[in-house]
Amino acid sequence: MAEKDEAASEKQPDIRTSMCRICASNCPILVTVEHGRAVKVAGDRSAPMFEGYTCPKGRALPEQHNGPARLLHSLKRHPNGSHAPIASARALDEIAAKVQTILDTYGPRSVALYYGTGILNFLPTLSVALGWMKAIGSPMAFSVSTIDKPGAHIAQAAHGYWPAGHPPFDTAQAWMVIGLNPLISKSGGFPPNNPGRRLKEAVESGRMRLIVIDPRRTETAQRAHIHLQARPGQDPAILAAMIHVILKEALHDHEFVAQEVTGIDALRRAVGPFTPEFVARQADVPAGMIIEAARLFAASRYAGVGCGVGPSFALTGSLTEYLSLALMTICGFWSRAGDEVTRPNVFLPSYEPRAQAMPPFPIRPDGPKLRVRGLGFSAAGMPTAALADEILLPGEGQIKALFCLGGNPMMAWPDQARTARALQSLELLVCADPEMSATARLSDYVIAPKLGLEMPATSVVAEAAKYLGHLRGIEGPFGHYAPAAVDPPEGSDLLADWELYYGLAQRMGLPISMTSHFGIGPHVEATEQVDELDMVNTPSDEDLLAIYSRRSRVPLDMVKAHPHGHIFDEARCTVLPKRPSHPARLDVGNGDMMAELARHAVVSGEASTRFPFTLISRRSNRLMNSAGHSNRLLGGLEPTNPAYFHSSDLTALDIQARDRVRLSSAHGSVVAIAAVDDGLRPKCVSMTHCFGLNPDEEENPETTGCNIGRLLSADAEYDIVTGIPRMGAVPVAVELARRDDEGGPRQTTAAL
Ligand SMILES: Nc1nc2c(c(=O)[nH]1)N[C@H]1C(S)=C(S)[C@@H](COP(=O)(O)OP(=O)(O)OC[C@H]3O[C@@H](n4cnc5c(=O)[nH]c(N)nc54)[C@H](O)[C@@H]3O)O[C@H]1N2
Ligand SMILES: Nc1nc2c(c(=O)[nH]1)N[C@H]1C(S)=C(S)[C@@H](COP(=O)(O)OP(=O)(O)OC[C@H]3O[C@@H](n4cnc5c(=O)[nH]c(N)nc54)[C@H](O)[C@@H]3O)O[C@H]1N2
Ligand code: SF4
Ligand SMILES: [Mo]
Repeated sequence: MAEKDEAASEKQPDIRTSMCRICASNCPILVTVEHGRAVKVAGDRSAPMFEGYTCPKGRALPEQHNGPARLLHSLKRHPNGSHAPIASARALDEIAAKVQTILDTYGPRSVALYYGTGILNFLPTLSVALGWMKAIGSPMAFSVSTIDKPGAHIAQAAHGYWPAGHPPFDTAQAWMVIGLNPLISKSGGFPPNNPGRRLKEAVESGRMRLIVIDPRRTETAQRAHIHLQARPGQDPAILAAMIHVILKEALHDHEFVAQEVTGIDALRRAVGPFTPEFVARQADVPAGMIIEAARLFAASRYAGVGCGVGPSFALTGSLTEYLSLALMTICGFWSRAGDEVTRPNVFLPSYEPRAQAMPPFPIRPDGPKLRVRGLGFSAAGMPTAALADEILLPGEGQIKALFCLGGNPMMAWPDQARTARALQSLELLVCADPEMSATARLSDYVIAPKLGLEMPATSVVAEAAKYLGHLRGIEGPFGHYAPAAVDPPEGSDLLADWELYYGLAQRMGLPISMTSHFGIGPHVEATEQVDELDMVNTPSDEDLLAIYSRRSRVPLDMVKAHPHGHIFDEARCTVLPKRPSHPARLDVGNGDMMAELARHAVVSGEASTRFPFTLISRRSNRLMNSAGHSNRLLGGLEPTNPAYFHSSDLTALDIQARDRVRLSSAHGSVVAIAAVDDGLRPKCVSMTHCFGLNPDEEENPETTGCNIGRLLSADAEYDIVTGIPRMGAVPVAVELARRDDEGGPRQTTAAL
């Protein structure tokens, strides 16, 4: 045995090219394989654009694939609540029969699909799952994006779209990020490829100035020239004040506005009350800094602005995203005829990038309606935050079966107790997850899927991110294909996620037509490609990828010739001129948005005496929402989600770091561990979501953390179009909690 190992170690290591799919960055990686298993992941330095960048999550992929927490067999729940292994084919037989009975009894609307961030692993899965939903006739497909930044889609619809896109990041003289921390999240309106390096280059060379609006001095804010450490929830007011200054000082792009824009007078009127002095009081930031930010932004030859979940969770997502688009538009920061297109398509179909507006489109297009809260399909999709109530409300159209694909409602949805009641009331809950997630633990069937390194992939996710909001997605004609790097573990019985839906369709005698699903809305190019899958000869993962890439701008085979990824110069293209007498314009004065802004002028920035603190979100570099907690190299090093406070607040409360604190909102309460972050605005509490356990399990603040979804109500305050409830800027009271928590917590003055 020892001899064998020695011989093996003398051999050249077996290193394979691949890509990480945990987040939408799609970093190219090198996987070292020993005895058929991934043992090491490192960034691929031969890949263009990324310089070998990876984050801890990518480097921990071997542990995700081989660690003890991974499910290697599907499971079925027994009446006593315990789960036991079941052969995947048998599980599919049973699920197909059960779904058929539910459909026959209650009709197609009774079966719903929820998909979360886990679909990033293999995008064709979503097309197959949606194809199955279409085949059974159910419109009840819900995406996690409506509890993320649904306002980005609403804003895009209200404003219209500029198909030519933006100039590149590396020509910007100013950049603004609002409630967004891209150095950790690699998200939202910032280059996703090695964001730290991109920012360092831009700032240290003196080319670019960074403006950050965030109540916390985040990793990103630490590099800012102007950090507006405003009260949470005040972003629309700050943007309105910046626009106020720009219009008053006539710093906008007069020619672009005259030719391409409508609504400027309505915008001018709406921002009238938002003087820097007024907003300075409301948001508690110096008026001079708002004026400086406005001038810096508008005086740039080009500047960009990206929004994160901060404003979205504060219920100002649509308006903040809309005003950020309006700001870009009045400054004319869009590509013009003759410019090179910054985000040309490689895997997406080719399109005509013209320097002309696509007009606004309906915020509430025709589509399915829910029975609760007057909500329904919007430009952002179906309102996930109302799904629990839709399951709980009896009567015609009630949901009886839920398929959960790459998501974890029990950790991620607002109002955990209600989510638990809803999921437990279902006749059938099926969850595909590589581990025994909080949702899997309540499921009738848990389908164990193949993981990323066991499947092929393309960088289409990083490309299609441009449809999630303006400025998103990778810049440049970069394309990357990776074959499966390893086989599934020996002795396992795993399905590719899409095989669940394909297998159900086969058993139910249904066809699957696969629509390449890159995003929703009329601005998304060529979603109309439909392919009928062969329902007799089961396709392979590679077959599906080939079908999915059938209309790609650069043929998949050409991309395959470059194992490290490649910049495809042949995909470069130039913005075409506007067609003569093209009538459409971008709208910066949408009536609904202006009315919402008017309401914002009277929103008080002051906290209440009952709930003197404001809870805001933060993300961990080691975790992707609820994923990674059972990974010894990730969650193993970060078992809990402390409640971060400014030290002056802890002193005033007579609370020490590491004490247990109880946070209470109008809706619920949790116990967390106190910690200090002096980069935080006083009276804010900053916590990471997706920690803790299910309501009937024993949470421990030190070892499991707590689920802050319990502090949120799904229906007390919500956006009437997208249904997203208040998930951030949550008013809370804070008190010391006794370690044994006996007889209730000791009250401190802050809670009185
Ligand atoms: N309080 C609070 N709530 C929040 C947020 C917040 O900041 N604060 N953030 C919100 C946001 S922005 C989001 S996006 C949501 C996240 O909501 P979800 O998407 O529902 O939650 P995730 O934890 O991202 O779920 C990913 C799940 O997919 C599994 N998974 C990983 N890879 C695969 C795979 O290849 N196949 C399958 N089948 N499963 C896989 C993981 O193990 C995990 O269980 O949470 C939202 N909720
Ligand atoms: N490492 C890692 N990366 C991730 C994820 C992860 O869990 N871990 N999750 C992924 C997902 S699903 C998403 S949606 C993205 C999210 O990516 P981001 O949008 O960058 O999310 P956060 O890091 O939570 O940053 C939100 C910021 O908003 C600030 N904030 C809170 N309230 C307000 C407010 O009212 N106004 C303003 N201006 N700021 C406010 C917070 O202090 C925080 O710094 O990240 C993705 N990438
Ligand atoms: S940034 Fe995203 S894609 Fe890159 S290694 Fe980390 S998790 Fe993977
Ligand atoms: Mo998200």
